[in-house]
Amino acid sequence: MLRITPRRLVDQVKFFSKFKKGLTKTKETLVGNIKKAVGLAAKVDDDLLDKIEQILIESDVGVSASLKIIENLKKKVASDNIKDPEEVTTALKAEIMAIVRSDRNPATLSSDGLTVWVVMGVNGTGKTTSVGKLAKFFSDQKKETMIAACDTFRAAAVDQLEVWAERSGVQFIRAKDGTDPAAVAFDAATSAKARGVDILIIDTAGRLHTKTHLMAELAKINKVVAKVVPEKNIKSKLILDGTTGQNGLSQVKFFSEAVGGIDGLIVTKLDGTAKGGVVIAIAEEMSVPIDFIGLGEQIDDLKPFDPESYVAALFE
Ligand SMILES: Nc1nc2c(ncn2[C@@H]2O[C@H](COP(=O)(O)OP(=O)(O)O)[C@@H](O)[C@H]2O)c(=O)[nH]1
Ligand SMILES: [Mg+2]
Repeated sequence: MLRITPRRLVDQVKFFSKFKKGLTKTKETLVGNIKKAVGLAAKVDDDLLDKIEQILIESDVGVSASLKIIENLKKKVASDNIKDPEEVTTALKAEIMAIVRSDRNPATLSSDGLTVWVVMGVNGTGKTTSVGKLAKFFSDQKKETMIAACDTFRAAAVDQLEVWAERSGVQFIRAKDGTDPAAVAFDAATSAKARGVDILIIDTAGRLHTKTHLMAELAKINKVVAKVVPEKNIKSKLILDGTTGQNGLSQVKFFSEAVGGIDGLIVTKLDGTAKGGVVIAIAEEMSVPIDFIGLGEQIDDLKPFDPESYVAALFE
């Protein structure tokens, strides 16, 4: 099921149960309502498929993905002569899988030296917590890990991150209040390189895309890090709050424009929302892949996005 690293069966079971538990609300709404509609349907007809389309759209799957799924379902119903409404659920699962499928290994680091992830997003999306969880993830993978707190607006954010760093035993670089975040990022990259670190994860302050100077600051962070690390090893990771569903998607465009491309997304708080269908919308509409998903507040609650586990968690 998993492509991340060879895991023992018990780890795989734990990994999947985290997906299952975290996605419960989405499962209940999205798949729960579809199963209800299928259960009530006497036959497979346009009424049933229209109802399913409506449920998909209402569950933040997005208009584009929903239309595609239904169009393909209609073809499948005709070509396979599907008469039993229950079989529609199986076909639907396959269509969703076709959209979210990916061969990407989100935890891949550069094979030639230091990789730097610059973590960005609007306020409160879960940047700092995700950085802390990522540090734990990579240190569990036996990677030499460093985190840098470049949120120089909020001293509390720096302290918060230090606690996470201590918990996972990774190296930590802190910004002094009011210092230039780019200067801190540069120091961190220089020190990470000197110490033979595999991955440096940089936490940044929350910012709205309308604040031009703050968006420019992100570009500056990337630029100074590039003085120390080859550009291809610097990855911009955008944190999206899963509870905002479709509404969060415009952030991808703005942040991407600011930094010249987002490498991957981290979608947080999927445990607290029924809007987890947004994962399907992202896979269909965005050219940026989902790397990790947040499924809770604990340190082990950020998981590499595994499409098969996602779909299985919703349907099983
Ligand atoms: N339930 C849940 N809460 C999360 C998740 N990720 C972050 N949070 C919470 O969201 C709030 C804001 O997180 P924080 O990392 O400080 O956001 P930042 O402002 O983007 O740095 C905190 O209360 C976190 O515990 C998640 O995956 N699930
Ligand atoms: Mg923060």
